Amino acid sequence: MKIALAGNPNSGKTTLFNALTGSTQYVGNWPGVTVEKKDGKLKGHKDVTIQDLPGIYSLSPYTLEEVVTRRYLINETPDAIINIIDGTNLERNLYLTTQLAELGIPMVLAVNMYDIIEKKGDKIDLDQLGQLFGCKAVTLSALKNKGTQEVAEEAIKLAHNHKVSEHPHVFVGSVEHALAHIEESIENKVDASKLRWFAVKVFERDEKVLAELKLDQAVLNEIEGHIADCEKEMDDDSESIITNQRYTFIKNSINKVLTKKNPHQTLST
Ligand code: BGO
Repeated sequence: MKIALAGNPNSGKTTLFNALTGSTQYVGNWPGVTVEKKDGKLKGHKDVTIQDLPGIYSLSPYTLEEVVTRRYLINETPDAIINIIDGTNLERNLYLTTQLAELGIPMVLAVNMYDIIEKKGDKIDLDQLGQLFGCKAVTLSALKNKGTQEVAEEAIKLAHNHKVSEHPHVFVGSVEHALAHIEESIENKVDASKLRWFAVKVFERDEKVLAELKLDQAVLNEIEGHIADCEKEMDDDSESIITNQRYTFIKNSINKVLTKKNPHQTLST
């Protein structure tokens, strides 16, 4: 079984990876690029490999790290993803989460730095967070090695059950309308579970994905018509529409799940 570990830089990914794999790590490079590739066996589970992925903020095609990560998630499809996030920086970290949740892979949302959150007296409604993002949410402190094993156990459980939840409801009606048309046009080209991820990327006119899908010109023209209609209606370009709606969804979600003991406190420590 293969479990991928994904998250932003500084989310505590290395700390968690070390806690989970101990001294069994194998370090190399991703094929063709000088981006470090690390994997290791989960302690106490010889049959479970933890695949560390480069620290990234997004699954867009703009950095080597992003390209490596999405190529792995799409082509090698791990049995589950552990998405580690810095719980003291929810807004920034959940941006990647909205994208990972579209991949149709069972996922655990691992809210790290819980020691800091507790110290501040803040509370996160994990059930609601999980429901909103369509995954299982748990807390941990990788630094204090608290909850780390439980995160891995949750991932194993989801992988065994092939449990993928519903996609988060991120986009407004006119975007959903265009996405539905795109999904219909590409459904014979991609794995059903990954349809949503591919449709959003096509909507964003992601060149790498478009090159990979090799769609007929007539289909491309039709899709372009739907994207252009949506852009006109929303007076913005398609990539910005998607980004803005992800952030709106995240802000609304944080308002629902985070209770701050001191609402006026702005520093993260
Ligand atoms: C330094 N709680 C707390 N409080 N800190 C944590 C936790 C946690 O649960 N998990 C990780 N950290 P990485 P990426 C540091 O290195 O694993 C800390 O990039 C410092 N270093 O200890 O490296 C962790 O792999 C000097 O902090 O993240 C590390 O994702 C002063 O978060 C940082 C303060 O963890 C990033 C912190 C010389």
